[in-house]
Amino acid sequence: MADRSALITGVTGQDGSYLAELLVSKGYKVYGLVRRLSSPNMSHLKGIRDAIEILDGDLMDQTSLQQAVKAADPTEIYNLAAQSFVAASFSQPVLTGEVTALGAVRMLEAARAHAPTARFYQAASSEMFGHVEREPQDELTRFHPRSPYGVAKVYAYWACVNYREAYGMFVSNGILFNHESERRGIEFVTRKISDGVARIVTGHAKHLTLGNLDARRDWGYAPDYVEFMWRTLQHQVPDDFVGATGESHTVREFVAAAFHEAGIDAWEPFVRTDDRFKRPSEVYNLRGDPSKAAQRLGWKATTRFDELVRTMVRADLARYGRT
Ligand code: NAP
Ligand code: G4F
Repeated sequence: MADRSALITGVTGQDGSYLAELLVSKGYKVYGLVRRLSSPNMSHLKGIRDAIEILDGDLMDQTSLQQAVKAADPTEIYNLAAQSFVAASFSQPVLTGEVTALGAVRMLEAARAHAPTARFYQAASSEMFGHVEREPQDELTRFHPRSPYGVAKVYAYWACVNYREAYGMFVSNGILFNHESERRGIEFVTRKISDGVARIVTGHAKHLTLGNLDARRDWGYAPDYVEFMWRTLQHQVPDDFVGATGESHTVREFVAAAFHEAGIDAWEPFVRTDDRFKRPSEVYNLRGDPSKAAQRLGWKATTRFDELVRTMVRADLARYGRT
């Protein structure tokens, strides 16, 4: 029987699946909360499906969360589940608030009732900084969210701080900047680009249509960031930490690097823009300062921009049969 156990919400997603792999490799008993879908989507878990235990539950449903926490009786809880796509939060603001904001409170309540000594990690986001007041952003930068998603994450962030202060629970926020991988959902811009480039060079598409090419993001590699999550909960005291590379690039730079990786330098004829992919209020510029995490957690992002782009483009090229 493992003496360390973890319950991960959002285990089927990009981060949840990498985190589950990390924790299994560290000898944890891992429980993953999965909501019922008409077609189960466990594809990211295929390497560890037999090594983890799946529990039914939905962040919209308090009873299922209570039962899951009770059944797992975990020493650590990672709340990664969310409606995580910023663009969708403009068309589904109420659902985003229910899942991404109130869902975190439902998990905190389930933990308070059934695992009050478990350490609790909340997947907070650099989207909370939104209309940034300064660069780079750190743990003391003011929040000014620019989307229903960002607003929901700010609510969840403060709920976590409140449970720490009100009930003395070990609750920590990881304020993570964008992190990507070959498991990134296809609608997020990096994966849309790597997939689009692969489709174009293999003859499956003629163009890639994007929104704002001038937006800047601090893009890292997801496996680095699940190590950050784990380290956050191993810290002596609960606290809030920024996770970032400290470097930012525009969407345009990502596009250029991705086409270059596929052997195309004159990429402009292949890329179109359409206002459909622009947001009612945009976050123009995000770049994090990960100094606190470096000093206190000994954490550093190891994968740089060019390597990230290469990894993603190669994976998508391979999916389309080009090696
Ligand atoms: P993701 O790939 O979109 O995964 C989201 C997960 O949440 C999926 O497993 C999804 O399950 C689950 N989920 C959605 N609604 C649910 C509900 N009602 N009940 C239970 N589970 C539900 O997201 P990610 O990129 O791994 O991100 C993980 C977390 O970090 C999210 O909270 C995200 O907002 C936050 N975050 C991400 C980044 C980033 O750059 N990736 C940066 C900062 C913060 P299904 O598979 O059933 O849809
Ligand atoms: O890839 P994105 O959709 O990610 P965004 O909005 O930065 O959110 C991601 O990172 C957050 C951390 O800061 C997470 F909390 C959140 O869950 C999610 O993982 O868009 C990145 C940028 C935006 O400025 C967007 O306007 O790319 C711009 N963009 C330009 N064309 C596009 C497109 N984004 C998408 N999704 N699709 C486009 O065609």
